[in-house]
Amino acid sequence: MATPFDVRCWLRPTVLLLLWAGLCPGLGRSPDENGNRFSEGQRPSAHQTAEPFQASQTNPPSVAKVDPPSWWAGHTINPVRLLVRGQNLNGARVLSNSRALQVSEVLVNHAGTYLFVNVSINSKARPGSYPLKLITGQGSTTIPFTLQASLATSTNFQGITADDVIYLIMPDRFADGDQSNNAPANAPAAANDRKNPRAYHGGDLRGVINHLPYLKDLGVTALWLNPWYDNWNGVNNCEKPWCPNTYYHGYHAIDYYAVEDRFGDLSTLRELVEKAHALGLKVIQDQVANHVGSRHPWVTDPPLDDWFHGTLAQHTVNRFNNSTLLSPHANRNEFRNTLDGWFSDDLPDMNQEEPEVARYEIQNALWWIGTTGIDGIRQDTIQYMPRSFIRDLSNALHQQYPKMWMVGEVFDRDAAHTSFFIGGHTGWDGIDTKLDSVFDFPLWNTSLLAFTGKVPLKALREQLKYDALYPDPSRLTVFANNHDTLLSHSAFEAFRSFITAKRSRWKGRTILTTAAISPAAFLEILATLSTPRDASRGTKGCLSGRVGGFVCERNIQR
Ligand SMILES: [Ca+2]
Ligand SMILES: [Ca+2]
Ligand SMILES: [Ca+2]
Repeated sequence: MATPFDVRCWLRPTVLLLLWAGLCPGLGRSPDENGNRFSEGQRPSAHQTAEPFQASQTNPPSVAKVDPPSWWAGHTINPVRLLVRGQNLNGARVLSNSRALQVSEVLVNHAGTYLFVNVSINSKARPGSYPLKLITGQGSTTIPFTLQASLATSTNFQGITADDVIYLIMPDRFADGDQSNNAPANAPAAANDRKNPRAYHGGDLRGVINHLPYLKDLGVTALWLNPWYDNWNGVNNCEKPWCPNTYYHGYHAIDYYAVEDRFGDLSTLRELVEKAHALGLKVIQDQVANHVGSRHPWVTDPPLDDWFHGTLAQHTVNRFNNSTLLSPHANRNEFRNTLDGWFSDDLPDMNQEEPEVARYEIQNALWWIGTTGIDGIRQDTIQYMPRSFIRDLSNALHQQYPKMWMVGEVFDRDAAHTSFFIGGHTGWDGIDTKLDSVFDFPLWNTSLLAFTGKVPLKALREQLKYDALYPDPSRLTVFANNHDTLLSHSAFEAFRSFITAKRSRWKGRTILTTAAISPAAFLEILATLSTPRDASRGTKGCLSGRVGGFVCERNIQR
C-alpha cells in the first residue's frame, strides 16, 4: 500500500448451498450442540439470548456467508472459528450432525447478523461436506462447511529464500487473458477504461497463466501478485484530480475470502499456482490484514462493536508518526493514532487487539495458503498493526508450514525503523515479531539518491553499515522500486542513467553499459554490495505495474 509521503487517495461471497439432511450418513449421528457456553458479560460487545422455541417462523434465521468456508483435518489450528453472516441469528444454537465435528463457543452479535462458533475437527475426518445446523426459536437453517484435502507439501508452501528473484505483478495491468470478466454485471462501463489510469484495464489471472513461460524465461523465480481479494466493482467520482477512480490495485477488500471477479475465480487462481509451480516459479500473495475497503459489508454492520477502530462516521486518520512505534517514551496518543488511525477515510482499520479479529485474520492467512498452495506472503502496511499480532501471525504460519515466508512492508527510509520489525530479535517491548523479512526501503532510497547524484556514492557504504542492526541482513528483501513508487523513484532507472552519464568519462574501462544492465543485474549488484564473499544480501525483487497507472517496462498489456 502507499506511503504517507506518496499521494494516494484512495470484494462476492461464495456460498455453497448444501442440503442439510442426510449428507454424512456414514459418520453416524451424534449431535453435538452448544448454544450458550460463552458466559454472558465476558464480551460486552456482543450478547446472546436464549429464546424459547416458538412454532411461528416470522423471522426465521438465514445464513449468507461463512468464513472460512472450509478447513482441514489435522491442522495446527483446531478448533477453527467460523464467522457466520446472516439474519435473525439471536439466540441461535449450532449442531453438528457428524462425529467428525464438534461445535462450541457460540457468540452472536447484538444485531443478530453475525455468529461465531468453534468447530473442532477430528484428525481422522475425511474431506467432504459437513454442514452444520443453526437453530433459533424462529426456525432453522444450514451453515455450509467443508473439509478440504491437503495439498502436497513437496510442491507447495516452499517459502522464499535469498536465492529467489521476485517479480511483482499488478494483475489488472499485466495481461488480459479473459475478456469475459472485463465488465461484471454490476459494474459501470467507466470502471473499465484504459484511457483512465485509475480505472480497471482488464488484466487478470488468465493473463498471468498465459505468460508463465515468458516469466520463467525472464529468469525470475517467484511472482508477487498484488491483492486478489474481491474489491468493489464501482467507480468513485469526486472533484479531485484522482477521480474518477476504482480499486484496480486490490487494496480495498470487500471479502477476505473471495477472488476479485475481474481477475477470475478460485479455480483459476489454483490453476495459476499449480502451473507456476510446475515451471519452478513460486507465488506470493499480497495480504492486507491492517484494513479493508470502506465498501466492505462489515463497515455498516460490524460483527462486533470493536471490530474496527471507530466507524465510518467517527474514526481517527493515521498521521503516520511512525517513529512513535519505536520509542517506549513516545506520546501515547500519537502511538495509538499510528496503530489505530485509518490509513485513509476509505480504509477502515481492523482492530487486531480484539481477539476475534486476530483469530479471523490468522485463519484467513492460513486458509489462502492451504487452499492455493502459495509459497509466501507480502504483508501490506505491517507496522500499523500491533507487534504482538505480527508475532502471532508469524508463529501460526510457521507452525503449519515450516518453510513459509512473510515479508512486511515497513515503508521507511531509516534502517533503525525497518530493523525494529524484522524477526529474530526482541524489541524493548519484549516482542520478537518472528517476521521473516522486511523490504529494504533504506537501501532503495539511498541507491536512488546516490545514482541520481544527490548524495555521494559513499552514501551506499554508509547505508550498509546499518546492516549491523539486523539480526541477519541476508533475510532482507531488496528491490529497485515497487508499485507505490513513481518511475522517477526507480533506483534501477537512476542507476542506468548514472551509468550512461559516466560512460564517456570512463571510456576505455570495462564497465557495465546500459544495454548490459537489467533490473536483475542491478538487484544483484545491490544484493552483493556489502559482501565481498559470494553470499547474497537478501532476496531480490523487481516489478511490473504500479499504483497510479504509470507504465513501466514490464507493465505490458498483451
Ligand atoms: Ca480480463
Ligand atoms: Ca470485484
Ligand atoms: Ca492499524
